[in-house]
Amino acid sequence: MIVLYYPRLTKPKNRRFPLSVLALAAVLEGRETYEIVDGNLEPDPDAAIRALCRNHRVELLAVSVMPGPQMVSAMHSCQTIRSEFPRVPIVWGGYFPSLYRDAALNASYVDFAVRGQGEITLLELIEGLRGKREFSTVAGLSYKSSDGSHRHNGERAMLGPDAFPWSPFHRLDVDKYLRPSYFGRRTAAHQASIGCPFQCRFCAIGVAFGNREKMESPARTEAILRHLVDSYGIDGVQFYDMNFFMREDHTVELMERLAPLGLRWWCEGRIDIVSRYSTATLKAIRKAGCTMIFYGAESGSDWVLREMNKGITTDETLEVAVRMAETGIIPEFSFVIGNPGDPRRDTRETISFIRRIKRLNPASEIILQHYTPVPQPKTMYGNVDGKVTFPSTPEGWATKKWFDFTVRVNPSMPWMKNSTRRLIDNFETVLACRWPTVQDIQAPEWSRKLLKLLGAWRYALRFYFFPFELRLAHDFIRLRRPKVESI
Ligand code: B12
Repeated sequence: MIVLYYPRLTKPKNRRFPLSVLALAAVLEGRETYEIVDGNLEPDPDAAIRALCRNHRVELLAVSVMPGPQMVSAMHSCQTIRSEFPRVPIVWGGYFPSLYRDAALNASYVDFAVRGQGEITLLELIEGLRGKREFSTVAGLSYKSSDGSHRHNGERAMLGPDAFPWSPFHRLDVDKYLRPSYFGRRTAAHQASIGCPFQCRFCAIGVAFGNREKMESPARTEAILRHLVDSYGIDGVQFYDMNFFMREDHTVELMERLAPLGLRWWCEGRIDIVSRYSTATLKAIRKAGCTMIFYGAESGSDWVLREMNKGITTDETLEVAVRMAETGIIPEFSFVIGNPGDPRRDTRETISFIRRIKRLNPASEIILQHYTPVPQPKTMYGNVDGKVTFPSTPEGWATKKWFDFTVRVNPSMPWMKNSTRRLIDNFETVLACRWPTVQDIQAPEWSRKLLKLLGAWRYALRFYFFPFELRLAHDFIRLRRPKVESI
């Protein structure tokens, strides 16, 4: 038996489909005996894995590991399972081992690390464990050789979603994943493409998946969602693609297919691509149920965007803000603030820019993140190579300093003065009160009004210093913060 394990990363009420293990389950279905253990659902996932190890011959514990809270859960579970069942091989896959392959393998309880797309690599690893293939022939695999050194095989060429079977949704208790959100009473998650062709110098996606994006055919996206509507009654979806919109003709066909499903949905889009779409296409996107689009706006300074290799301009961001207002889709602009060369200037210019966005389109949702670098094949954004030494073990990544770094909440970066860091956080607090997010569907109207009232004078006077009364009010009301929604 193969055990597919998705360690806990959210509060139970925020759980979503564990897409990575569903994708892996799709290629095991009908071929292998397997079980899915989801730490976001099981009250005691370690006990569930222990029971499987006791009652079956578990050939592999396959663990999906995103940096941050999920890495910490994975570390604890794997320590426990390794000490009780030392003969069960353990593989980690997902963004953590894709980015930090040696740190993953430095753990005594991790035998293999899978980088990038995992379906075929997993099947070939299983063959290797059964002695039917050499591990050295498995592309995308890292492992410990007999002398203890780490072997990193070549990269695996990525296949498009259509190359694989559908996710076996019936293997989950689907009802437990369809949570109420701003997008629907029963909101599902889907990823309709894989990879990203852009090479932004702060992002992890190219590092993990290379520089291509492969789209699912519109017919298949429609068929999967129709199945989820008909069999499970979904009425909303979050699309977790890196770029949901690429070629305009693809988008137009997909919108025609999605419209009859009557779903409300959220997705991630690129500012430059959407700014080039015709008004007719934007209307078709709205008509198909698109309610909110997440955009990486990243900075309010063009010199910063150039350094990031982002490929967008601030003018394009403003244009998208206006066009979204005209179309009736809420834009959710995310910023990565703190250019290492001049963090103060970047912060000040981005704050002014956000104020311009809010004037043009007050419905815009804003997410502010501190820049925390990801190791890159060339140089990291801000030329910070050599200024950051990443931890070399999962235990190192689990310390408070590096946990905060990963979730981008109050990270301590050597180029960032405390006063600038505080300015970002204070501005974020004032902004979140003056413009409370619409995405918290539980917050009563009075609490929104109260926050707006409290935040209004500070926002109007640009007085962001020490907004302790707003923090108190925010904590009391517990309004959701999209950035850290699910920790
Ligand atoms: C959905 C998502 C979330 C969801 C998780 C939803 C859930 N199911 O519970 C939420 C919102 C909770 C989330 C949170 C965070 N996320 Co997140 N998230 C994503 C997102 C958008 C999609 C991931 C996904 O489901 N993909 C679909 C599946 C099919 O793909 P996959 O996970 O890559 O899996 C494939 C391979 O990786 C591999 N694989 C994966 N696991 C395994 C296991 C084995 C054994 C094998 C063999 C292979 C394998 O095979 C799979 C199929 O090919 C990605 C960006 C992206 N589009 O990839 C960011 C992303 C993974 N998140 C990221 C981060 C940083 C976070 C946070 C830690 C920080 C933050 N502030 O965003 C928080 C954690 C805080 C918290 N607890 O909330 C980063 C990770 C890289 C990094 N910089 O460290 C990403 C890449 C975003 C980015 N551009 O920076 N996230």
